[in-house]
Amino acid sequence: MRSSFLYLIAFIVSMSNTAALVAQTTISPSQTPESAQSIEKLEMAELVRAEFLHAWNGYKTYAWGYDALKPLSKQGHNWYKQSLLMTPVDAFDTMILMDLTEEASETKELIFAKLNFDVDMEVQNFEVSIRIFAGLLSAYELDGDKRFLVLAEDMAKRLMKAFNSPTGMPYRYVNLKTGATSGPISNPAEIGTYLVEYGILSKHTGNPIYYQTAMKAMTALYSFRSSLNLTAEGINVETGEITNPVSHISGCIDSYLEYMLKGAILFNDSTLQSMWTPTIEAVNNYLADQKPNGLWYGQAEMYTGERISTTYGALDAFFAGTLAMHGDLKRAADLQQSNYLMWMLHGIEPESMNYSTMEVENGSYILRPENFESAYYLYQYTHDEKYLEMGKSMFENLITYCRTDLAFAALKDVRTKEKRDYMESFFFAETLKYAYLLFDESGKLDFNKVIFNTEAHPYRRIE
Ligand code: DMJ
Repeated sequence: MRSSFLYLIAFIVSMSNTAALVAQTTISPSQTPESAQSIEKLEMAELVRAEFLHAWNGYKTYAWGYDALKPLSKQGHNWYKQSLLMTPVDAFDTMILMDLTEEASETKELIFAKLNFDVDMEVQNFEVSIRIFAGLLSAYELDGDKRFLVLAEDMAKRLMKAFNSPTGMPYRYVNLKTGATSGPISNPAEIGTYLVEYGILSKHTGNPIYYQTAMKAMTALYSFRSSLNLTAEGINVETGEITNPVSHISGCIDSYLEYMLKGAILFNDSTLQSMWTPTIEAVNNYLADQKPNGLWYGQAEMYTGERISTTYGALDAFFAGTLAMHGDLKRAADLQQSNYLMWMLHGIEPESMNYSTMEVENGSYILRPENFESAYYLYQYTHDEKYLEMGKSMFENLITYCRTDLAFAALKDVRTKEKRDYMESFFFAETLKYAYLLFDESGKLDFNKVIFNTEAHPYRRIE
């Protein structure tokens, strides 16, 4: 933590410039030569942008001001008693990157007119943090308007109350007005997915308390790993008691692993690096599973390393990108091949399946981004055109099976393709952003100069 604190001070000084990220980051033309492929990339980027507009216009027409659009019943929907503008805040930076100037300016107006956190309601710390708090922070970096930072810090101060547990690990729920907390039985993702955002807030405000709070939670959680360096799926934040000893890379653990690596890189933090090295080793030793049909990551008991099940799904697909970022391009490429196999099994990936039998376990698809995310990472690291082809096929499938007359809809089951009245804000924040960036050649965002939060909100790396 001490090395990170010194680093923070250095970057607080160096990063006082809030000029737009777009102005600072460029890709030199020599890296992206004009070719037949480039022309197709341009067409694909245009297509993704057009589909973003299609879905956004649906939200605008039927759900303006609500958290989300219900695309089949054509009405707005709020998560809690008052809207937190989930979709507009989550979508804003994608509009900036897509050069949707008018849409971005209307959205900005809505945010400053309506967003208010002084409401007596309990929210889920993790979800609100990665979407709202994180979205406001990237909006600040991209747009430069200080009011975004003011809102982000207001939200962070309220969410920080969740970390008032005996261990420093956050409760799952917190009341935005009273600071009352609930939900001591939590999981690594909901405990350890704060460092990137809290560190960025410390950088912009000059106040190290945010980074320190998230770091305390992360190190406390790490201390409750098994002797094999595996992480439990369930843990009590008041006592550290393990409530579910299954370990995996999937939902409930995924973004904790992601933030350990991203935090180490973004803040040049040696403590995080010393946590990441044994963690990734254990993940590859006990969770990776090489099968005749490819590389997968399954479930193991955290104390013995014994294989418990061979389930893999849409959420797990993020890990190919993480492996690439870690520098393990071999495993990353193998895993992305499996991700694509999973997608193509029924033309859209299922929430989960058994990779030993290739039987679907949970057939739903809620417009998740991870497969696009990893294709984008792999393409950035390798420039191998097969990732463009993967992205193109997946995006075309998305249009075929999930598009509606006014937006996009989740699927109840990828085997029947029956639609569900649901469109998550991360469809705008992540799925469409990663699909767009995979093909984008405008140079607006330089992959090497940013780190994305787990909801695809980009932050400038510290130079
Ligand atoms: C997003 O909210 C984030 O990517 C989170 O880390 C995992 N799940 C969804 C997208 O699938």
